[in-house]
Amino acid sequence: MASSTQRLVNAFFVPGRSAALESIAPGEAEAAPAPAASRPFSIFVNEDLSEAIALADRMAEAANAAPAAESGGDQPAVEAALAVAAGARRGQPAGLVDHAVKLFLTHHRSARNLRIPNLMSRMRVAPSQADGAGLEGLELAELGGTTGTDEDRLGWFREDPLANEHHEHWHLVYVRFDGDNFKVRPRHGELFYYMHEQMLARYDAERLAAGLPPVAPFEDYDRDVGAGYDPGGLQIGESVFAKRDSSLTWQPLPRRARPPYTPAMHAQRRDRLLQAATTRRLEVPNGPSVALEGEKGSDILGHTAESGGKSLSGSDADSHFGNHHGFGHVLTAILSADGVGVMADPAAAIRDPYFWRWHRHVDEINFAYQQQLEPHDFAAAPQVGFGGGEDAGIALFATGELRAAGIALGASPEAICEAVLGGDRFGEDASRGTLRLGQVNGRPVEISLHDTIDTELRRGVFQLNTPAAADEEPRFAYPYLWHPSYHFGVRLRSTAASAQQVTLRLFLCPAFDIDGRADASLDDRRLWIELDKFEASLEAGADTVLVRADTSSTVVRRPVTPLIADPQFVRDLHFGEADQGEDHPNAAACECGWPYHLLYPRGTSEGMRFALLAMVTKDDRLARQGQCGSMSFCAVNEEYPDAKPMGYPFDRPLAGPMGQLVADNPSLSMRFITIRTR
Ligand SMILES: [Cu+2]
Repeated sequence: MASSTQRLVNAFFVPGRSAALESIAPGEAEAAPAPAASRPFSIFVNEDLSEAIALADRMAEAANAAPAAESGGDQPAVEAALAVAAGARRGQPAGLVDHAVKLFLTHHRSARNLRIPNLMSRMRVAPSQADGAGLEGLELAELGGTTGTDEDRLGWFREDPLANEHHEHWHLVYVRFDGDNFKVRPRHGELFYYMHEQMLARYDAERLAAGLPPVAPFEDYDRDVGAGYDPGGLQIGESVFAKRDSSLTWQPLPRRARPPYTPAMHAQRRDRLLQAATTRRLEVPNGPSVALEGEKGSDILGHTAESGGKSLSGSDADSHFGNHHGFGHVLTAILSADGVGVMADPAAAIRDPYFWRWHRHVDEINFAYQQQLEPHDFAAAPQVGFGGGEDAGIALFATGELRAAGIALGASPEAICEAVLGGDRFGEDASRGTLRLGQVNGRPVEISLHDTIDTELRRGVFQLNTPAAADEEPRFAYPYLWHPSYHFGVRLRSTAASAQQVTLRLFLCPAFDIDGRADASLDDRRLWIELDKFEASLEAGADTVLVRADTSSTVVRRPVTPLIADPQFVRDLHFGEADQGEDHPNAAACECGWPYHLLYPRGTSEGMRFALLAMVTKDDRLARQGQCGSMSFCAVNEEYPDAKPMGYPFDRPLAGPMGQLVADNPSLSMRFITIRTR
């Protein structure tokens, strides 16, 4: 059961919420004008975001000043904050107040046990035309939006509610301005690029599988923005998103008390950023000037391109570097005849194919900068090698099989993997085949070594089954990608004379490009998808078998959200999951991370070849992972929990073809797997 405070929070976000507000702040709900009539709001406009932060700060002050509850709970503080928000609705855009409440819930300590209600319960979509047989009593949601073009082949990916929620949460956790209660986090600018780069790498892998070319950057501001987007009546909170027709070009952006902002002004800022990237110097005339070095260069470039509080030219749109990233969202969001498009809102923007084109362009600037840097050399890598034959020391297990064998033999996943991969078998090929582990009650206990990951696009019940309020969550029928759970077993042989603490990093990359050229994609560093990273202790000169559940991945939102449609998955979910550490006290931060069900790309029905790369590094000061959130994308600590540049080693040009690097460096190992979809 949700707490009464959580219910109050939930009520705040329900579309048509006047009655709920009446209980929070009597008199205010009635006095508020119809929000639909008020001006639009977008966090990509700095003045708008600043107003939302100021309101969130006023909420925080009210919470800080509230008397402590007799029980010691936070309810009076949260109620005081919500009353401020409810009162602020008079004359304010609904989106602004919603955003302030989300910021407050994400960052204020009194809200650490509360969560923003999941996106599906905050949104409405057009009623489905689909056959709802067997799904009575559910809200049926079609894919929210359409483009009417080939881009619809990836509708399932762009419309995925948890992918959208990931993007929304990231922008809440990583606020680009300081408030009194919210601070810009270390390495924010670098992560702004890296998190979006990883979304793009995944998008391009899905495009390849769907037979679509890699996403084309939107870089010529005089050209039309391409395929239109109809959000299908999508409403989030009280914002209803408008449709954009195809083949429209940017128009001057009207502003309050200022001349319109023109596409030509935006092109000027693009050129200045590109100039900075290629000359490795960010410079404001008669102002500050910094040489760009290493990943710190990406950090300041990212701050400046995203136009946050640490932008070198300040965050004003008319300043030297202006608001390049944000206004790319806004200039397209306003191309709708009757309202504002999804590009205005991080909770919905990734639904629009244009989002990906814009972000590829934003990323071109960082990419151009990174291309100037020296490649990493791996001379300082830990002294290790990988065991194995064709499997290159990386074995793939189906968690369900591992679990069944574990129950039959009374053994842990570690013990089973050690038996399969360690000892005398250390050098044996574990790429495929079936091994007999023993016999129980006259029946053989076997385990398969996999070279294929299976995925499936399902239509069915997609319910966010959060422990706090399972009985109160709405249930939706929605198309979604699914895969069974897998475990990775990695064989490492230490060649060092003393014990070492190392990091194992796993990556995935399509093994061919759109022209079908085998292995050409492996040399494109932007196509590599981060799968996981974790620490391990290696004894001097010893062989070690590492075991890792994919539900522990540092890129995914954790704890992994179970979907009730898959009881097998729920059973497998926590089998042998290597969790340590304390849960982070902030529930909102737990909701940040890439959705587990999208961890692997969809692949193709005939099977799509991917390279699986393992890399061993050291001196990373990797944080211990708790139960919650995503360490790679939504670091909850003050310091980002990995000392390496984000995306390492793919944050710089590669020193040679990938195949050669793997052959030359024992700390790298690569095998090929297939991803096949039903
Ligand atoms: Cu974003």
